[in-house]
Amino acid sequence: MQNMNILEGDLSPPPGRFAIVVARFNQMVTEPLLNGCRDRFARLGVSPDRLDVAWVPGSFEIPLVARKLAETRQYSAVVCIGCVIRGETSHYDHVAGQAAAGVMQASTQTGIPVIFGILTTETVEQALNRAGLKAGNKGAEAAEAAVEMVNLLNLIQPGGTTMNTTVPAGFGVGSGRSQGR
Ligand code: INI
Repeated sequence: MQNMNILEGDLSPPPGRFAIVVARFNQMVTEPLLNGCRDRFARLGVSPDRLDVAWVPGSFEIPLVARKLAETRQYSAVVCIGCVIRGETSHYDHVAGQAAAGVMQASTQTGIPVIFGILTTETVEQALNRAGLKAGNKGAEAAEAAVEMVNLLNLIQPGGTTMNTTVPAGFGVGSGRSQGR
């Protein structure tokens, strides 16, 4: 059985600077998300002096600024933080849908990881729970996703991939065994 290479970004301290774009709309939610994001970056070896934070009016404005930041090539990754709460109107669908599509485009069109840390919830309570109360902090998870993506992309070099983890013979596809992950 031939060995198989697994490419997977880890959470080791990543190189470079990071940008965070954060929406002021629903600030009582986005501020704790931002704090969670900063704290997790610090735990993962990215000190505050390697972070730039850009505030925008609402989640709808996040993609443009995220893209502009990514295009500077000064950042290893850009993290987007916002909170869209469903209201009585269809505004939610427009804001949430365009924010998600715009973040994805900013990432795929620049080749820089642009992380979607924008909550989309039915209620304020759900949003607060995901901003550190009962259901973790999605800002912290976004910082982790950024670090993992930077480390993964650093394994993928032009002209060929670099081996990350070698799966021992017998654990590969078709072996009927898993790594227990
Ligand atoms: N912006 C948000 O970030 N979250 C929301 O829940 C929201 N709602 O519900 O309206 C919201 N609207 C503002 C929008 O993002 C823009 O800032 C605004 O439309 C100006 O372009």
